[in-house]
Amino acid sequence: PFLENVILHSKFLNGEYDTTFIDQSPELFVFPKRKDRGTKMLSYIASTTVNGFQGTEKKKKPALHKPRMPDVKPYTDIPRGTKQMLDEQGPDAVANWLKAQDRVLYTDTTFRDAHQSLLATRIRSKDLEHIAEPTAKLLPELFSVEMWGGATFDVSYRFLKEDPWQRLIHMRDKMPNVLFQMLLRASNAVGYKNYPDNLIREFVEKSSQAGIDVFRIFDSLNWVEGMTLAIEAVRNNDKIAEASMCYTGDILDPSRTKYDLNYYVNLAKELENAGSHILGIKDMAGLLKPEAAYQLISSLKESVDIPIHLHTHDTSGNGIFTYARAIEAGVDAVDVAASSMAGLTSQPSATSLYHALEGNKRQPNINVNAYEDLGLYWHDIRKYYQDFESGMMAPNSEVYDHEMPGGQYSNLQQQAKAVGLEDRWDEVKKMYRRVNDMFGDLVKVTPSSKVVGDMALFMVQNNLNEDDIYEQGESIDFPDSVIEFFEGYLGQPYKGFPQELQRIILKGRNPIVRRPGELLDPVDFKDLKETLFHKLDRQITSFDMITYALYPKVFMDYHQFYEQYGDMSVLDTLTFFYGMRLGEEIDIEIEQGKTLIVKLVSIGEPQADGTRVVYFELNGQPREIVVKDDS
Ligand code: 3PY
Ligand code: ZN
Repeated sequence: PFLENVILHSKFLNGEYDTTFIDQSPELFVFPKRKDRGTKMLSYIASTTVNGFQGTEKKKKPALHKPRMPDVKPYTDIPRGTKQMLDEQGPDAVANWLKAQDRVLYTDTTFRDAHQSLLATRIRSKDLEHIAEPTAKLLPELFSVEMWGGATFDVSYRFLKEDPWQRLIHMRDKMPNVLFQMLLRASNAVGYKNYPDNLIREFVEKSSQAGIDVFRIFDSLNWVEGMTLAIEAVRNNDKIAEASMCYTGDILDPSRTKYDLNYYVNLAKELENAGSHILGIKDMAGLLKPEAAYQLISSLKESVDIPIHLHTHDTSGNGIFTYARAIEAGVDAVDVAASSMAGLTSQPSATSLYHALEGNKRQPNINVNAYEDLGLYWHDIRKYYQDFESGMMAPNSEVYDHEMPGGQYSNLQQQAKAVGLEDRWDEVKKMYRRVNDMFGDLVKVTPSSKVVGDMALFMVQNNLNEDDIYEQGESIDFPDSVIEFFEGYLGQPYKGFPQELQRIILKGRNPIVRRPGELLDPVDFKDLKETLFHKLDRQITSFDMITYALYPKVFMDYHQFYEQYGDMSVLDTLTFFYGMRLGEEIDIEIEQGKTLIVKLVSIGEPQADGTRVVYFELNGQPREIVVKDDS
């Protein structure tokens, strides 16, 4: 807001506040030290211009036009949608309504899984928020928009240097009509390990207050015991619990007996009994073949009463066919993405599926032309993130072999690149499958997929094969994630751990067999608040506390970045990633009604101490910034 600080805020003056308001308005506590935002901003631009974006190779700034926007009238009303149904009638009513629909419903994943799976989760809040209101106006018939959770949370802090809570609050503001959905890794929240029970409860409560309506909850080992606490927490907040089973293996293959049709039907009944409003099927790698989808959904429709929501990835190119068969068998909702952000490791295309269902009585009720128009925006925005593309250009049926989740593919590839294994990526994929088999054929989804990925990278990097692990394992320092997994800190895999390997990896230590959350000390939020207050020297919100409790180092690094440079979420994306071109002039709206005009005039030669002077004009005044040249 234009008037910041608590005492000047219009809501405060009008008496319209409660603690939620305080939590959701961290700007109330920003009393900017006037050292000053302009200088900090120029320091970031200078450093990125000279050295490139943190952790990536320095590249030339691409010349791209502004993204095309669909034609929507600015001051018209936003049509009502499923969000109003939930707020007025509650979660059971929404679930009953969903089940009663003849037509299949859509969840749009463009704002979360699509870019997690295609672009390593790098789309910034600014570019998401920009298209939120047009989406609300053009697609009010969506069941939900998946826009939070999964990897978006830590990537926001770690790479994009922005606050995901603010993303949620701003988007909620612009899209008040459609249910907001998040991916919650049950006891792992939005992290990679189990957290104490009270932290999970607090996370669910605060994300509900900030705007999440549907929680897709999964456990990375399909361990229901690890999911019940999260399901209860969602129910206690009057939100929709969509407990999900992760699909792995192949129910059509008689030699893959571990995860057969019976396994899934039993699991579905357990999730229904645990209080789920909707049953999610999370086919995170895209392994569910069309006929398998038909058999699975048909059996589930006979064995559970709650509606069924199917999620897949289109890696093999068979996604539309899988959905068509699932729809024939009666699935209630499916996950799709805007066309230009669909396909490959992402979700199948919303508009392609619509056309594929022409003449079918279950064709979704959606404005397909408007969806195509929204796709033009995403088409253009995607180019801004070209450096994060995975390089996959065509459907890839080898996924049926390596079974790597769509959301992991581009991330693991980046990780492989970072440790110098770019040229050995094929080996990494093959090793991924071998590690899966060594580990007893696991459900592979965050974080169990990370365990398998870490081990595969580790083995390729150190030129180890399976025999080496059994023969020399006693003297090998395994990756931490692998040790924690075998210790039981991600929960218990179906049919247990491979004993011999567990003994080798734990080097004689005993694993835990109980739910990790029962053994972890609860977070002392009062104490944590004081600690943070001293560290940060500012008022602490509930959001800060949760993030710090989830990942202290990531949060402190973010805070340090913020102190050094300020709020970089206001910068346009190309400048954020590439800095500026010589002679270029940009406008930066640092807050409503306050704009900085920045021109890059010249960059000095390197000096003896390894620094360069970067010459700018800031609102017409000359400014110099000294940066270290890391090249
Ligand atoms: C995540 O947990 O981030 C996933 O997308 C898993 O598929
Ligand atoms: Zn997914």
